[in-house]
Amino acid sequence: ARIEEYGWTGVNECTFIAVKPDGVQRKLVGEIVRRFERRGFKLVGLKLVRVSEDLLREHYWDLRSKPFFSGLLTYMSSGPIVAMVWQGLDVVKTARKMMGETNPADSLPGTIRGDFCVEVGRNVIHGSDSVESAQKEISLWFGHDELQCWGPSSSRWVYN
Ligand code: IDP
Ligand code: MG
Repeated sequence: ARIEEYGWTGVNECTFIAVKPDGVQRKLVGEIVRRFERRGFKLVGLKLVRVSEDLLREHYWDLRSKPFFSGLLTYMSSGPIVAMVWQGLDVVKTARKMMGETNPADSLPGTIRGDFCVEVGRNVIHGSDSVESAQKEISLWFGHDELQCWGPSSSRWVYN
C-alpha cells in the first residue's frame, strides 16, 4: 500500500526527520536512526541527498526574514543530508522531544541536540514541528514511490 492510503493519524502519523550536513559529517546517522528505531518508530523512507537552495528556501520559507536565513541555506546545502520519514503514534511531538530544543545550549542531556552539539547554527538534526508541517515537508522531500508501507512483525509489541 502507498503511504497516503494509510492516513496520517494515530499509529499512522508521520514526521520528516533530516540528519543535517554536520550530523552526516560527524557520523551521527547510525546513532540517530538507532534512537528512533529503539523508541519503537517505523522507518518508511530514507535517502542520502544533496539538495538545492531552492528546495531549502521552500523548506524554511517561514524563516525567510530571519537574519540567519542565508547562512542556514548555505549550511544545509554544504553537504549530503539523510532525509527520513518515521511513522508512529505521536511521532511528530515525540521526535521533537527526542531532538531537544532548537538551541543545543537549552537542550537537556539525553536529547540528540543535548548530547551531540553545542551551537544553534550546527544543530545536527531537523524534525517537523507539527503534523501539518510534516505533511508539507514529506511531500517536498519525497516522492510517493520513495515511501514504503510495511507491517513489522514487532508492531503488536509496541501497540496494544
Ligand atoms: P527547529 O529546527 O528546532 O525547528 P527553527 O526555529 O525552525 O528550529 O529553525 C530552523 C533552523 O534554523 C534551526 O534548526 C537552526 O539550524 C537554524 N537557526 C534557528 N535559529 C538560529 C539562529 O539564531 N542562528 C543561526 N541559526 C539558527
Ligand atoms: Mg522548525
